[in-house]
Amino acid sequence: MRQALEDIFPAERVRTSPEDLGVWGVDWTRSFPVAPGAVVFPETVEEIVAVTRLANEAGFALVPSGGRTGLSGGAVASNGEVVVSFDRMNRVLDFNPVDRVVRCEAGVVTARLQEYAAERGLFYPVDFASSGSSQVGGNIATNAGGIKVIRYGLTRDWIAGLKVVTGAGEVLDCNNGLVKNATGYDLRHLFIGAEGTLGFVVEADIRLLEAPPPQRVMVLGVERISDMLDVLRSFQAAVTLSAFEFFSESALQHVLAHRDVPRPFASRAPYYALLEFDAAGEEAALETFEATVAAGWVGDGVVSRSDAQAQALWTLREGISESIAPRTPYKNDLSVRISDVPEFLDEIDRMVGEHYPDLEVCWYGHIGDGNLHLNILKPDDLSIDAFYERCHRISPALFEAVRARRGSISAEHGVGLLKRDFLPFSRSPAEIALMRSVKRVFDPNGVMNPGKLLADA
Ligand code: S2G
Ligand code: ZN
Repeated sequence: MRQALEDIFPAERVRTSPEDLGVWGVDWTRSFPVAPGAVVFPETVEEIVAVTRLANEAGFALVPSGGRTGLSGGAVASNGEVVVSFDRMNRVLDFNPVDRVVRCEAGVVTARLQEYAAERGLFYPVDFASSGSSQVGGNIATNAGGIKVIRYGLTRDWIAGLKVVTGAGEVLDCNNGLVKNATGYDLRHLFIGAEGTLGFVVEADIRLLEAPPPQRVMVLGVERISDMLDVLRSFQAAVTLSAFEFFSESALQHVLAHRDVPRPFASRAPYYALLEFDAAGEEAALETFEATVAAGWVGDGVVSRSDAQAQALWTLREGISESIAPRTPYKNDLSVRISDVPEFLDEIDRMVGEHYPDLEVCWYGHIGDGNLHLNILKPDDLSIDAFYERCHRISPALFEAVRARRGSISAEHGVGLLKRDFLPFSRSPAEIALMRSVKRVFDPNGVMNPGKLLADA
């Protein structure tokens, strides 16, 4: 394999040392073996085509690798695969101020794209805690969501064009950055969210928009989780929300222990809502705050008076993931329709209390999108395997509650390896059969990220 790869790549861009295999063969998940055969660092689309054709001829598998911030094992290589890293394909290729479209290689880091837009008075609105490491190719492969979806939608909504290399080694230019194009199936949308199982995303035409007006951030203490949607509706009616997030007191305590930020206010609450909205609505937001206190939904609250304070309040939410990481959390990333959230939350809270009375549970997420992150933290005296085995036992009951509400067992983190076997809780047998057919169309020899998203495919 190494010799064949060195016929395509210079020797220094083919890595096989244990250190390199250990770094590039895994993402943010820690529950799968890491055993790639090699890591390659292409710099051109032609090299991607060549290594894809080689994989088809020589019969080895390929794992696309971007920022490796995935949480479902989508970028893990456990069976001798060749990891194809986009670290060296990280150029911004073109920008047109009239189209407001920037053409990026897949390896551009998300935060770099955000800066590139800001330098031109524009704004790339998809944002999340890992944007400093994640790459746009991986964001596209998982249709990344994050904290601004309630106002700006998901990655899918900002991709005007996509250059891909299919699992058969064909290059497709999908949609070419056009606003309108009514010429049949929009193949771009098959690759967005496909988790690298149909081919490689190699370049993207990404839409930008005008910079938003000044924002304010508010954090509220909420007594009962089922009141959270009443709070959301009250503010949605009064201001233009850019974000509506929530987190539990236990999540807050981990951030306070891990980061140098103060509590939002002196009193404590079981849950907190974090809202971001256009500053023009500050008066209306304060009136709404009073109304939610009068209704008994909200206890205390704070509104940012400076960018620094707004950033400190956001840290309370964005710092959760890394603050709880040392506790090897068992993650669930669930979504139901927004109208189902209150009942769903109550049911899951009860179920978790029943099954996990002795374990620490951290709730947080994008409740404005119906998306909840339920994290069970591993106790120090339990091994990872024993802990995961215990958590896996409740997953069917948890996913049954999701299925009963026609929700998703993976709202934004993707299926990868972690949720693959639970896919039938959210997708019908007919859909799964059709997804397998689509996989065979684009990746006839099954070289692309085998075992991810679809079992035995
Ligand atoms: C979030 C980030 C990853 C995690 O904070 O919204 O999507 O830890 C998560 O769940
Ligand atoms: Zn999230």
